[in-house]
Amino acid sequence: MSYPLVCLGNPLLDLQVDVEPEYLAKYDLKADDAILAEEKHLPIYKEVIEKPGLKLVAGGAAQNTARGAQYILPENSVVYFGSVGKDVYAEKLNEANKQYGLRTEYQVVDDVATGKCAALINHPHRSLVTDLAAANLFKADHLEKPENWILVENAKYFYIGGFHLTVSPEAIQKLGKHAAENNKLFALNFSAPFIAQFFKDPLDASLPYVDYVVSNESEAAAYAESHNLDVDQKDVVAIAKEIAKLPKANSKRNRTVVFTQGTEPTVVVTYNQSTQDFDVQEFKVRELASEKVVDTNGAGDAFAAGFIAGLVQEKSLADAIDIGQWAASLSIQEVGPTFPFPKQTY
Ligand code: 26A
Repeated sequence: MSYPLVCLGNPLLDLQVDVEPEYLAKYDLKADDAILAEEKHLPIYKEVIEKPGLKLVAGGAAQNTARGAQYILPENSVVYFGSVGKDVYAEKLNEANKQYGLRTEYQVVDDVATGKCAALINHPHRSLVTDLAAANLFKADHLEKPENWILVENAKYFYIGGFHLTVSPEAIQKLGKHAAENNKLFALNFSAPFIAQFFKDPLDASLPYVDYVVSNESEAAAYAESHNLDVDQKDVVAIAKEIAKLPKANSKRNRTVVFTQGTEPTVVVTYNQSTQDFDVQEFKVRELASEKVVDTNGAGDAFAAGFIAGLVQEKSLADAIDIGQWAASLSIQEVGPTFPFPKQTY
């Protein structure tokens, strides 16, 4: 069987609940952020279980993107890799992926729980606190198993959640190398500000393989800061240019950097290696009446899903961005990083 798109990330179950700002303050959490749980955050998981209105939804940023891309693409288009435990949480993730027709090839770890993310919503903000648990144990050799590597060899597009840089940079680089050597498309999401801040080295080691960066304005600013770029941290075009022109392993593809900025226009910068020119474009987002916005958790993942699905369909850059914005607008009308059923079509 050949699936055009392979995705890699941290499979998590989201424990999504509405909270007051005081609750975030109690745990030193920002209203809009995604972090790895420290010791002091662990009581959160017990507390949210007790909260009224708690929803358990399949999460994990790249897994959300993989589900979303499969939602848009024809059957049997997307495979997702990551690692889980042997528990009901993993069953829930498998069920959700099955509903979307996403092929899931988990590495299953004994005696460690499936990862979870407390998605603390203070509308329109969301603070994500993740206990990776089994998701932290993914190993590159899972990809190298013959039954999995054949899926990699048969794929033509790769999408990697930057969050996975905290887990297996080796797996990311293995896929990146394969993509570069075979002129296949390789996309990476920066995922969260803490990745550029605290996982700078593995990020920098992966970037030569990256043809498409898909990210947002706060991650752009974190990148500029951790790399001491001589630019205004709010100047996403300037930051995108710096990243677009970094060295590439595969010189047959130019690098394109896409930065979403919430309801502000999406900025897209491509560096043309032969002319050494930049192509800079901006795309307005789809307007959605504020009363239609239910929940923005997963909006960025949904955008990435539509965008990568557009690339898999060999659409123009402008069309791929529009599919991304359409997918994001669908997802923010649902609770959690999900899409509506019956299926809508673009
Ligand atoms: C390593 N960390 C912190 C994470 C995540 C994560 N996915 C992978 N690794 N922290 C939060 N998420 C996911 O982001 C989605 C929203 O964009 C959440 O599970 C949520 O579904």
